[in-house]
Amino acid sequence: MNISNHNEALLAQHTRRLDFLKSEVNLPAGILQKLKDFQIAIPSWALGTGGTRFGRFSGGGEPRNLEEKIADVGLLHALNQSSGAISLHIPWDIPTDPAAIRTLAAQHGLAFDAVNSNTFQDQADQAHSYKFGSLQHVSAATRKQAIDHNIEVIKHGVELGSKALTVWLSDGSCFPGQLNFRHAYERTVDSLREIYAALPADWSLYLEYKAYEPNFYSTTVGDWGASYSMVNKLGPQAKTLVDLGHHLPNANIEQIVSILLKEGKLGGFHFNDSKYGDDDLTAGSIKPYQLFLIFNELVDGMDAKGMNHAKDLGWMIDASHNVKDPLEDLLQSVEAIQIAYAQALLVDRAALEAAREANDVVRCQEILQAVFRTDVRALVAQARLELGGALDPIALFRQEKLRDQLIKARGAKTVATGL
Ligand code: RM4
Ligand code: MN
Ligand code: MN
Repeated sequence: MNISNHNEALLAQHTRRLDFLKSEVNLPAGILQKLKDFQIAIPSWALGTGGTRFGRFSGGGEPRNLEEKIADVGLLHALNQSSGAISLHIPWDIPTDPAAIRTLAAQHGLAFDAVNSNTFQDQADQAHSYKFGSLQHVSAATRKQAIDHNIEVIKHGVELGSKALTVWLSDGSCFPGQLNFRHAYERTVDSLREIYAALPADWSLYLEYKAYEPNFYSTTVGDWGASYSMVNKLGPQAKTLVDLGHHLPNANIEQIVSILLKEGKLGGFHFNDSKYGDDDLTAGSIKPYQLFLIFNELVDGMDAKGMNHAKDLGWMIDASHNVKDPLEDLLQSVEAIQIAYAQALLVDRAALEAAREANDVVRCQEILQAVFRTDVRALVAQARLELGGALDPIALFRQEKLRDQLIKARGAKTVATGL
């Protein structure tokens, strides 16, 4: 891949755009370094086409094993220098030789972000079914099996140098009367306590919530209130994970984020976008203003606590691709996240606070929207350039015919594990 030729051809145009931006806005000191430090983890389950419950249309060249998934994320990272981590899902991605997998990831400059457990599907060799739940299940044996699985996932993560476990449960009910809500909640907390007890001292447990699906009447960890109350019971290493697609329509996600962060209970993110439900679309593709407003709260809240933007929260994508090339889609997501982050860094917080104190509602809106309407793509590209990435990652992916190469190497009909 010839990144320098590609960059050279685009350099004059890029410099013009960056100079224009600099003439329009005051770039705060250190903004480029912050953008360079900010890395977004790629989900191992989103490197192939996901499909819907009606069908799956493979694009070809999908990774056939964990090694090829790491190679795909390595490719993304070579292009954008901003996706230097991978988040694995067990048992889809069990590393048979952890030392070799660690070395391979390191060769691509990748770290391992949170490992994810899976008790929303039955595996061929398991004794008890999760049809009626896992950590909430009425049968102690089923709960134990799910607890043991989570502890197993932690062990795999330790071998890879991961520092967090993400628990997402599909537990809930499909019909009124099916479930005793109180018992389901209590059983879930008790099960989580056992998982929490197996957590290494420097690990976090992220408890993800989701409003509905696959259960359609109730979800036991259905919203941030359920997750927040549970992680509070578990202890300081347990935090809430916010997946942007897991709310009821029109929820004010930025407010949820602000409060969780203030309370010290925001663990991390699954970025994606949606129109209706858990659509798992490209970040920023439907509601870019919402993404910006979320980052606005994140920067504000993290700065209030003196947190390190890059390191103190888990930044992950959770997506599923049906009509786009998964790798191109992920490049778009990473860029959208970086744009929202860069814009949030440009907000004049002193002016915003002053306008709030004066109840100057118009000025508050002007301050935020002026930043949101500023084209910061050249700034994000400059960060990539300084790190050795491509000025236009998607253009280079296409110029180099990288998908064709993957199809040639892996075949047109390969299917990646995952969703
Ligand atoms: C769920 C949830 C989890 C992810 C699975 C694959 O909807 O978002 O984070 O692990 O999908
Ligand atoms: Mn998720
Ligand atoms: Mn989801």
